[in-house]
Amino acid sequence: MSNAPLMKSEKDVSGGLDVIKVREDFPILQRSVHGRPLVYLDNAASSQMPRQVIDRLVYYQTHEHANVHRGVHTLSQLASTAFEDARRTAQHFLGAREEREIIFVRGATEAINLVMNSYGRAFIGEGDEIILSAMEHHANIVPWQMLCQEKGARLRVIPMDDAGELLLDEYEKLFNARTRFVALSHVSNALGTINPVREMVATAHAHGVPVLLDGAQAAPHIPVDVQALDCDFYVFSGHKLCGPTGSGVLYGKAALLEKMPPWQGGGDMILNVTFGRTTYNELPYKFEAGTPAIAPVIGLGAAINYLTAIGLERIAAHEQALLEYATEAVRDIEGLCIIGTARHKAAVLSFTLGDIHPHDIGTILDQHGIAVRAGHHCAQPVMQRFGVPATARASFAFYNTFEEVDALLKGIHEVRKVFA
Ligand code: C6P
Repeated sequence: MSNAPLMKSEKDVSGGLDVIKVREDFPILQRSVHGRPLVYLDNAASSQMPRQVIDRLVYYQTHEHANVHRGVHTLSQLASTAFEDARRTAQHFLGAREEREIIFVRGATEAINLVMNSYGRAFIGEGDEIILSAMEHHANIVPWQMLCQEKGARLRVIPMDDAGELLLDEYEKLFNARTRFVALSHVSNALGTINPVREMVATAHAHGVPVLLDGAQAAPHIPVDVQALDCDFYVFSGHKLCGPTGSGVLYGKAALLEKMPPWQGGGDMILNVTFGRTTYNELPYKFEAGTPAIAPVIGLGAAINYLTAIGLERIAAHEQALLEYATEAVRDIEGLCIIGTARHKAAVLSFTLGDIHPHDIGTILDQHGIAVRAGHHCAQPVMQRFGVPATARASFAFYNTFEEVDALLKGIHEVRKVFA
């Protein structure tokens, strides 16, 4: 791709997406930071919320709020209907076969902890093995490590190459008679790698082993179809998908969820309680103890509707165009090293710049109104694999423009000047 400046209209209408119009939906994108227009490139950490989602939350709080599944009164019924509508929305978004396969949780982390505590504690024991990849987020490492400590099981790790691609031959070799579970990120938050998860699920299933896919960085950016992937569990967080914090989804195949014990106990997950014995509710309520995050879930439903109306294919195409443009442009910057150069990548650009600490990069960029994340991105093993303490990470969303990529480049040159 050429670095020659393009006309704004050409640059900002890529993949059939009118980005300038889309941006009007996001009030926060109109603000400035340190007197500069905000350039928000920290979407992998949390994305911004369009007015359609904000309005839905305000409407809910203004007209519909009550507890769900508990009241015969009008407000409780309105809240329950809105909550269950969000479940159907999430079901269609993921291509799940049944509504009851969608469990609402606080986010990807809670979803993985649920599977570990329920499936893991029931079906993984001493001497058993769990396969993870070398590029997992801590949320998909630590719960499994806790389980291993408790049960005397052990983790096996799929290595990756210098581009940040998993070594599939090595993956195959990790399976043996003790393998009980595979937990993998669909897209790496620190590298951007899109893993070949459909094939990897098939490999695990050939060995009779179930697979959890961590879709925190995939669901907001590429179309996901859990039936086509044939994964056993799929998790994502609402706040990375233009929805509220405190919302998230655990998808699980009904047959597996049915045989799993509940995790947390309390309201909604019971059918009948005596001091002698409790019988549990049916799916999905068996896994939704206590008053759920009603407003966040309803907001998540609105966010999914918003993204689906734009179209995940168009979102992916625009973000790919931004990534290619940025990747090509930073190649000329002396001392800049991209961490994560897989052939299939989502729009994450992790980099180091000579010996300038990524926190300094992030702080100086912020002075120019540019928000990136600097640090280990809760993926310390990835940093160890690449021999860096941290990276600076620009992560793009469909509402980002090519002008914003240009601003990032200019900002990086400013960082270099400070340390020249
Ligand atoms: N990654 C990032 O800046 P929660 O915190 O539960 O919403 O999501 C956890 C999580 C799980 N898996 C992956 C692949 C993730 O990227 C994240 C969150 C953020 O990269 C915050 S650390």
